[in-house]
Formats: sequence, structure tokens, C-alpha cells
Amino acid sequence: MERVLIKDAPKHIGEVVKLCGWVNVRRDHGKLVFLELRDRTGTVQAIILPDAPEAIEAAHDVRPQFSLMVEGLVKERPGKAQNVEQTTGNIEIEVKSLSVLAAPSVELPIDVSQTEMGLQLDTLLNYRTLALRNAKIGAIFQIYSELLAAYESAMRSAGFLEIKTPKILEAATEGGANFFKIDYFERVAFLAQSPQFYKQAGMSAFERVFEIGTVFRAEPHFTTRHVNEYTGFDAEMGFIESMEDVMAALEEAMFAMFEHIGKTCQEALALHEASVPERMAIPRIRLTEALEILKAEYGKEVEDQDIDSEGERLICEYVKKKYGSDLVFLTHYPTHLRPFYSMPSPEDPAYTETYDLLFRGVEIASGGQRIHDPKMLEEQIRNKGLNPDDFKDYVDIFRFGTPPHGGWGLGSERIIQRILDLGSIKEAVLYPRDVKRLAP
Ligand code: AMO
Repeated sequence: MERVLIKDAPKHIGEVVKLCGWVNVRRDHGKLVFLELRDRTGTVQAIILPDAPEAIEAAHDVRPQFSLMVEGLVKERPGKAQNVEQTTGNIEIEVKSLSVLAAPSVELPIDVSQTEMGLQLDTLLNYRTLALRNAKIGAIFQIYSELLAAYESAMRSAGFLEIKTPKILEAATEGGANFFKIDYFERVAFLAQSPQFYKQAGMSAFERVFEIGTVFRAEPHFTTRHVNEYTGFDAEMGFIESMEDVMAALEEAMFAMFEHIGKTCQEALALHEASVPERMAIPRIRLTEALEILKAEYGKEVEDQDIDSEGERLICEYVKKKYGSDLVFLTHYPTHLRPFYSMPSPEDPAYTETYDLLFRGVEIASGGQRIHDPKMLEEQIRNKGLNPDDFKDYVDIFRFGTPPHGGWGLGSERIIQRILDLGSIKEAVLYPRDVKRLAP
């Protein structure tokens, strides 16, 4: 007999079908045994009646998380209203035979059958492989899978070529100290802090490129929005007139992703009581103006002309109230806060043609226009106290003739975190890495 998926079982009322799955819950009522069975498509109730003694016998030791194969009659559950579309919730499987494919060989450390497990994040991460079988945790990764598909599809539709760039590098890309050094045969190498240089090189050949790739950051802090390994959604595009073109492309990609998730993940979103933002123009505010708003509206002062995480939360609150938008672009960051490759603003070189995109209180993307003139680039490298000789391969990209261009780096897990309002970004990473955690 061919296996039937649980979601298709309602099409087989009155027939005997074969199902495979995990036991979510077992309940015994007198001589009746009820099993909630789960496969990749859903859950269904299986019932073992006393008139199936072999099945009763086979089910004797069955407990949650056993992997089973059952054959049974698909029946409407008693009490179902007439003319209602059949779903797995209003059928049950009357088991005729049952075989155990695999049984846990240890006592289960956590019970994943309840939607709300009420456990600490650390416990859930310690038993991650089991915790992922929980419906609400599993839903995060169903949405994540759709996010990956949606970004790829949105970028391809907009004419971007998908590339994969190296993650073992000769030099650190983003400056600062948050890079990992590794032994590379006789030399030292660095794990990529971003695909910045290679995506610009890709753009110089293909005009529009995007990457879905691993990013490594040696963040020594414990925060709710940093991990040491994350997946970046990067993009770079050539022949731009200004960074406005780049923000428009990012805005389009964001709403394409939100709309796709809204359509394909209704059940998963409902489990988290979450929804995606409606399409609307994303407000753009200069950073200096945002800092004035913070002072005037919230009495908040900042240091170093920079906005901190509290400031980001408050400015999002303000934008939501004033414009009804869950997203906001903050633009024109001061030069001293941005990497050397950022294009200085033509009207005032103390500022840059760069932006951050904030979503429901948190920065999810950074980007801007880049310097494409090699002389200007070398000057900016020097201005940052760095040596142009250390960036020769990078500067060479621009010696071959490169159009005005820009792009973004978008943190994929932060998008999920903000859509679902997760307490920590780690909940949106399958096996997160932080200062203390390297396993599982
Ligand atoms: P930036 O360093 O701002 O910019 O990173 C881009 C986006 O990546 C996400 N992010 C992180 N997510 C989880 N854990 C971390 N430790 C972490 N660090 C960053 C954030 C952030 O907005 N090359 C530039 C981008 C560009 O200009 O194209 C860059 O890497 O969502």
C-alpha cells in the first residue's frame, strides 16, 4: 500500500490508508487508545479499538515521539456538521495494523506535545533537535523556509543574479574587531563578516547580484538580536542614480517577502498570533532628524551622533504612531559611523549616502551607495587610519571601471524575529551560536 500524507487523508473517507508519522500524544480511555499522529503535513487522531487486538498489542509500549506506520480506515468524526469541508480535524483513523519504525531509547527530556512548553530558551536550545518537533517552534522554520524562497524569487524577478561568495578570506571586510581569525595551513585567515567586497566585484561583472549566505561575527555580547553566525540576505546593484534606487529595490523585496509569507504561512503565523505588515510607502527620515525627534518626543539624548537600540525602538514607535508604518529608513549616517566604502554625501562629506532599515523596533538592514572611484576609495581608507595596500584586491575592482552602485545587507533571522515578536533572535536560528554555545 502507498503511503498517504496526513493532509490528504480527508480525501479517503471510507478507505483504508497507510500513514507514517510521529506520535505527538497518547491517551488511553478504558480499552480505547488514542494517538495523535504527526507527519510533515499535519496531525490527525488515530484510534485503536478493542476489536483490533493485534494493533492493541503493537501499541502497548507506544509513547510520544515513537515513529509509526499505521494502516487504518478513514472515518468522519462523530458530531461533524454537514456540508463542511473535510479537514484532518474532523476525521479520525480507525487503526487496523500498526508497526513501530523507531522508538526513543531514552526518557524524553522535554515534552514537546503542548503548543506552549513554558521552558527557558536555554533548555529548549540544549534539546534543540527534540524541541524543533514542537508545533509552535516548528512553525518558525516553516516561515523561515518560505522567507528564503521569497527572497530568492523577489530578487530573481528584479533581475538579480544569485551568487555564492567565499567565506574564508585573507582580510577582514567590515573593519572593527568582530571577526574570527582561523588557522589556514601556514597562514592566518578570516571568516567573512559580510560578502561586501565580493558582492561589489560580482556587481562589477553582472550589474545586479544577490546572495543568501552565512555571515560570521565575533560579537562578544549577549543581546536579543546578535548571534555569531547568521544568514545574510545581501544585494548589490549597478547603474544607480542615487541610494534612493537601492532603497526602492529593498522596499520592493521586503513587501514581496511579507506578501508571500502572509499567503503561504497562515497557520504558522496564527500559532504565533502574528501578522506581516501591509504594503505601504516606507517613510525615510534623516538620522539627524530622527535624533531631534527622539530628543523632542522622548527627551532622549544620544552620544556620538549615533542611535542606540532604545532609540531605534522609540523611533519605530513614533513612526508607527505618525505614519502607521512598521518600517522606517533612517538615512545619511555620519561618516565616522560607516565603513570606508560608503559614498560621502555630495552636499556634505561629513555624512554618507547610507541608510538602515528598521522594522518594529530593530535594525534589520544596512546599506547605501558605495565609492566607485579608486582614488577616492584609497583616500577614505587612509582617512579611516587603514593602509590601502591591505585592500589592493578590493581597490582593483574599481580600477577596471565600475558604475555607480549600492546595495544592502539584510539579517534574515531578524526579519523572522520581528514578524513573530520572538524574545530572542536565537529562536529564529536552527542551531544558534553565541559566546558560550557551540553545540548542539
Ligand atoms: P551590517 O554590519 O549592518 O552591514 O549588517 C547587515 C545586517 O545584518 C544583520 N546582522 C546580524 N544579525 C544577527 N547577528 C549579528 N551579530 C548581526 N550583525 C549584523 C543585521 C544588519 O542590519 N556590508 C554591510 C551591508 C551593506 O552595506 O551592504 C553590513 O554587513 O540585520
